[in-house]
Amino acid sequence: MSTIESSPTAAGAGANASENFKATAGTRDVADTPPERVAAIVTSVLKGVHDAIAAHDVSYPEFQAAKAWLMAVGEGGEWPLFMDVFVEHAVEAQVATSQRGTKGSILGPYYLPDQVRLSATCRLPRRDDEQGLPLVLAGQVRDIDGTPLAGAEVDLWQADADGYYSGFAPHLPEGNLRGVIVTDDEGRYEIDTIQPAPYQIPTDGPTGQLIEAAGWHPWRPAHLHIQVRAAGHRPVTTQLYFAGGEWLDSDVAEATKPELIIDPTDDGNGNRRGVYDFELEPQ
Ligand code: MBD
Ligand code: FE
Repeated sequence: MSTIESSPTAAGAGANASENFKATAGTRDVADTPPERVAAIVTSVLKGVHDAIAAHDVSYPEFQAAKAWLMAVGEGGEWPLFMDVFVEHAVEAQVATSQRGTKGSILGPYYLPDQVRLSATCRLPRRDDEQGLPLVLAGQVRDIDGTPLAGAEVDLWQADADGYYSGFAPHLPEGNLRGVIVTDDEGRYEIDTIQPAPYQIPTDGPTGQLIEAAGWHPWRPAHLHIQVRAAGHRPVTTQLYFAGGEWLDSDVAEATKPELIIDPTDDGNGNRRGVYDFELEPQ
């Protein structure tokens, strides 16, 4: 475990995710939704709330507790965390209905754009004393017709062996365990990194308090976040998981898919190698 902090703090991770979301607002599409559609969606959401109130005979004290909690989520900067853990998977499932090639998964709250560009065979930026089992991830990026995609970008970000993400945990150097790997002439890549730890939703903020109050667990299985981009192709945002990993069958963010589980081989000296090929559809 890290000597600086032994558990993720909401104040760091959650609030920083909010700041980052605002800072990167210009990098994402935001819908300009027509009134009829706003009305249809919001009516449906509110009906779900109203139905739950009736079904569970919700009291005034419970209604006031809900308001206080909603205010705390905002004040703690945890809306990105809450939305990505409990809602994003449903949006991703809708996108997935029209996406061919590699299966997608949720982006989550910890993506940072514009990380260091690395050549196809590389080591992800890490501290001199980075902990964690060595892990190599290698593979090829191809079009869905099988054509290798040279110069494709494999944008990788991951937690460290304590479950922390750089940019969202004050003790980590900027850009740690993040990078944009550019595939070679044959569309191949080979990345030297370390095995990430499972991720625990910070337990000291409103999202963690809700999880605790509901008797759920706050864990995501260990994962690598990857966004693959290539000219003329539809980008895919996804995650890779590890066979046999804890929480694989009960991800709090419901973002695992069987097609995204890798089973790295071990050479006997603790060096593990996972292989994953990405397939992008033409745009
Ligand atoms: C994560 O690391 C993550 O991937 C998601 C989706 C939510 C919270 C933390
Ligand atoms: Fe993550």
